[in-house]
Amino acid sequence: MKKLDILTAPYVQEMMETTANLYRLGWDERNGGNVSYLLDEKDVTPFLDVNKVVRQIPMIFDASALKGRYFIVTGSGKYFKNVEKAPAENMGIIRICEDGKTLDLLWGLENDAVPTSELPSHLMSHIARLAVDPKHRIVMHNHASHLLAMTFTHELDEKAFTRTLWQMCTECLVVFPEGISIIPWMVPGTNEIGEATAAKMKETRLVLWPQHGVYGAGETMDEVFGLIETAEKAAKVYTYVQAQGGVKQTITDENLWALANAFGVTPHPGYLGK
Ligand code: 2HA
Ligand code: ZN
Repeated sequence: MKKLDILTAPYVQEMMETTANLYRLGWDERNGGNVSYLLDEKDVTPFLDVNKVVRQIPMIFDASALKGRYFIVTGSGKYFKNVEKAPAENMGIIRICEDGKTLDLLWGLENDAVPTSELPSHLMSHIARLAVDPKHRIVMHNHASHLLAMTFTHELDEKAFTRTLWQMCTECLVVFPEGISIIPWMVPGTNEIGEATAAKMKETRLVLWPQHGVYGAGETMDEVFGLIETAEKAAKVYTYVQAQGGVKQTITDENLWALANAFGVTPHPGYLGK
């Protein structure tokens, strides 16, 4: 059967739109940021012959837990600014091989490009999220400006940081009731930072990388984008509040409990007072 044009695939379109939006928001300067999106084989077969491997790419960690799974991923060193105009050069569709340490490239990453340098963090996070949410699909990393700035000025305690974000916009508690996790500063692209991020991903869909950026995970592109956008908005409000001379009144814990009850969400245990 004749294959459909891969550029018309909904997930390819979503990746193009999302990377363009992230660039325009100023969160992905130069080659900053990366996105990976778990696909079902049935999402891929209308567009690609999955037996036709363009090339094989080695990987620095063992992702056998994901063997046979398909992902669309942004490329290493690629600029989000350019994805929309040259999708096949800036992202690709890969499948994890049986050995867990090799990737089959099925489309894209033209001119010998390779997947994002953060692939270990992404794949380990996918494994962690799938264990707690079978509908999980997407991992997104970017350099959201105000969240990044806050990692210089706010104490890096998960409870304190989460509470500050919850207090900055009424929506925050509803959007991320489990809070935001924080890892220590670490060298990006390593298995170690991947392991630290994935360990946090078991509990929260948002993980902050101090002096670097943020990771988000979720079931759809809109959900993950919206999740990071909401936390980033809270960080922006925090920045304005500090610039305006600091907090005079805030959303109280009593208010936050009322919100949690009204929207049927469970705040991270121990983060709110009585
Ligand atoms: O891919 O953002 O963390 C560029 C980065 C690395
Ligand atoms: Zn980064």
